[in-house]
Amino acid sequence: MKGHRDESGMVLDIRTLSSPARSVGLNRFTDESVEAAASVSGTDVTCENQTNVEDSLKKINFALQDSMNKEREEQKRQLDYIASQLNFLTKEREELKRKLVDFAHYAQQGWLYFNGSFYYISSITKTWQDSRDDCLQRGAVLAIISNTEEQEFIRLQQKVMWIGLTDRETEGVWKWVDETPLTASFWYSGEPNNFKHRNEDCVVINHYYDYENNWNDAACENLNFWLCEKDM
Ligand code: 2F8
Ligand code: CA
Repeated sequence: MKGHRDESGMVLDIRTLSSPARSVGLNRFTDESVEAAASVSGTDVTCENQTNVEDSLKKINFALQDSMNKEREEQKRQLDYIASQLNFLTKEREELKRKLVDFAHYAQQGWLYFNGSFYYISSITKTWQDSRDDCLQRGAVLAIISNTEEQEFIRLQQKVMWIGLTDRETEGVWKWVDETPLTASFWYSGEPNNFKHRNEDCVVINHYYDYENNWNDAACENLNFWLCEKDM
């Protein structure tokens, strides 16, 4: 058997090293270590050979340590990545659960869902300000119409309703209740008109349901149904 007799007198056979040792250490040091180890046998161990074998084993040991450290670092990196993924997914699950609860709540109360928002149509009439306050109490706002699709959805409800648009602050400057200025507008032909020089500062969805453009400015003190909107 080719091997190295150490201080205790035991024979170390380099071929019996574990597979990581062989794959990592010996792959890198094959020439030196195996030759050195192979050149010594049983009792004819010279000092020089012994030193060679010890050097080679030290190198193998160093290479093994180095490889294990790298492997440990890689495992830690993967573990950190999995932990961050887990954290992200846990938060996402919580968010989805919360949304589901909200959905169930609003749907049960008769709110309509469209494109990321819930809508509440009142069954009684109020002034524009009282309607606005009612929406706030419901955790919502008087509806803010942002695009043609939303206008279409609201028009299809076929009800004259207050929406969250007014020029109460400055005549002719239309603003949504969230302070955003009016960009896409859907005035019925001839509106807004302060009809007969009346102060018409608040906006209703008019009864011209067949027309895509059916907004009308009306006196804020009029009583109308109203439409609340809650962004989800
Ligand atoms: O003809 C348009 C005109 O129609 C009504 O007045 C007769 C509206 N009034 C109310 O909705 C209270 C006006 O705002 C509208 O311009
Ligand atoms: Ca009008």
